[in-house]
Amino acid sequence: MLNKNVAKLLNEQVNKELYSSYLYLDFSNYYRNKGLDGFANWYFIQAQEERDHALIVYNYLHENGEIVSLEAIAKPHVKIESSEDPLKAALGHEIFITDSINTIYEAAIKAKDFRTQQFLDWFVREQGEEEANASGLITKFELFGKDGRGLYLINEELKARTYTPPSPLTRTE
Ligand code: OFO
Repeated sequence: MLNKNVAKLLNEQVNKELYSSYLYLDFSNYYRNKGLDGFANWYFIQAQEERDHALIVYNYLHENGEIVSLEAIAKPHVKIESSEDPLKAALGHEIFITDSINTIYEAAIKAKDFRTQQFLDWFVREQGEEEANASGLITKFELFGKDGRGLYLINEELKARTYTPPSPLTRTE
């Protein structure tokens, strides 16, 4: 059994990760309609990864004898008016998720829950990478994405991203 507050926050995290998946699927949806298939691919894979993050937390709760409560997933909140909007919103959203992970970590420290702290270490690293990716994409777009040729090249680059399930989901032991 986990500390009550830690379990509650982890449960909420399942919903936040599923929401992240939904949000990024909406970004993919936008780019797909625009004909930017590389950007669409990037966020489609991002949506898959976010669903995986939800499953990692879901599994952890089950493995610790907790009852998981699946709540409603909100409609994506970002109003997209230009091709740059999803990129900026993604960075803001990742910062929000980092805060959320940090809050759970803090609660786990307070509860002397060392197992959850170890579990969350993967997410702490992952959030660092995700923030760096999101801000790198904004920089690239601002430097090269404003003319057709540059946008084409970024789109080609993003097309090459492939899906790999995150390590906590593929561990066999
Ligand atoms: Fe789940 O890592 Fe982004 O939000």
